Amino acid sequence: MVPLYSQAGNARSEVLSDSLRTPQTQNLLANLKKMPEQGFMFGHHDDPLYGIGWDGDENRSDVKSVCGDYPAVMSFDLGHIELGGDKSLDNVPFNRIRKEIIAQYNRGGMSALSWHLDNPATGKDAWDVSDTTVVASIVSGGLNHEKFLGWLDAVAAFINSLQTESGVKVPVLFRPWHEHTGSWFWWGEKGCTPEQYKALWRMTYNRLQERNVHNVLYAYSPGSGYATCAEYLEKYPGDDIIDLLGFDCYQFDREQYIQQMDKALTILEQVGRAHNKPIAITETGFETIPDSVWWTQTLLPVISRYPISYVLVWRNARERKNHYYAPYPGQVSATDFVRFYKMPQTLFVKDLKHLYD
Ligand code: BMA
Repeated sequence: MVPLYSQAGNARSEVLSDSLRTPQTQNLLANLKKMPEQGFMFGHHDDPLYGIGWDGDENRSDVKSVCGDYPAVMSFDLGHIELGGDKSLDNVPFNRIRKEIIAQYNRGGMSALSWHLDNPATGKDAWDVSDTTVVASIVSGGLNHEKFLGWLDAVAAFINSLQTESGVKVPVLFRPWHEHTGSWFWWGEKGCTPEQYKALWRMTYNRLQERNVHNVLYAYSPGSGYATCAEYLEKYPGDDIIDLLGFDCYQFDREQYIQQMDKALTILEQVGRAHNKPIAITETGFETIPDSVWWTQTLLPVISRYPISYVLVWRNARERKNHYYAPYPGQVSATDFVRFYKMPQTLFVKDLKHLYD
């Protein structure tokens, strides 16, 4: 039996979060923890929605076009769902995202959700950091609190709507408030104190609970710049809320990237052990992948030293030139990606068995 400690923020392993969680969601968490025994899952953001030279086709994916299989993890973004419209900030219909999440579940894979939501105080986008009082204005007692609860309700309604034809609620990993250690989002470094950031998380979690969202796991995902476990945990909302620990880290300079990844993963492995949580590289990549052997000579060597559950690369934008992180047919790293795909430890969707049972 798992003892239940309901105290917020304590760092021991037996803290059980959402006790009403669906069996499939509980199983997903257990399987994420065990995943490193088998290998790590490969993920790609917006994988089946669009790619280089195509947009909105059915049953298409740049990753699949290169290696013959879908990524084990697909992530999608809920930005603009808070506005009540039909399309995301990247111009994708939410109905299409829902359909792809269900399709990914039916083929045995996993989906994750990020949220580049607008600034609720200024009405501008997620990158508007002109006002440092936004978080204070949406937590309990703040001027925009009620409005913001409505925004969380829109997220809750979407996650609740993820159901298969037979009525199974599809589990997803929700990763809001990411890269909060950077200075580019309104919930970032200067946007809130540790207490306010934790309150933001707790409010998010509580509202989804109140709206009966029990098919969700939660990921904590700062930037990779931390130097100690304590720094990683500076704004950590607590073991009773968070299910998976990750970080985001991109390559600009190869040597620096390898060093940064090694350091970030060394610490993350320790924190994951101490808190009994699965760990993952929640975003990474090398924009345009100009290195023809990047997958097997840079990414693989560094990540295979650590017990990660998944690694995810960012999107292949069709509307922004030179903004892609996965290969497409003919791309310079495509052959190397196939080598990466064939390694026994890299898991794609066909390698997964029973992620939900
Ligand atoms: C960013 C970029 C943006 C995009 C956002 C949300 O990193 O890719 O173009 O709008 O993610 O997907």
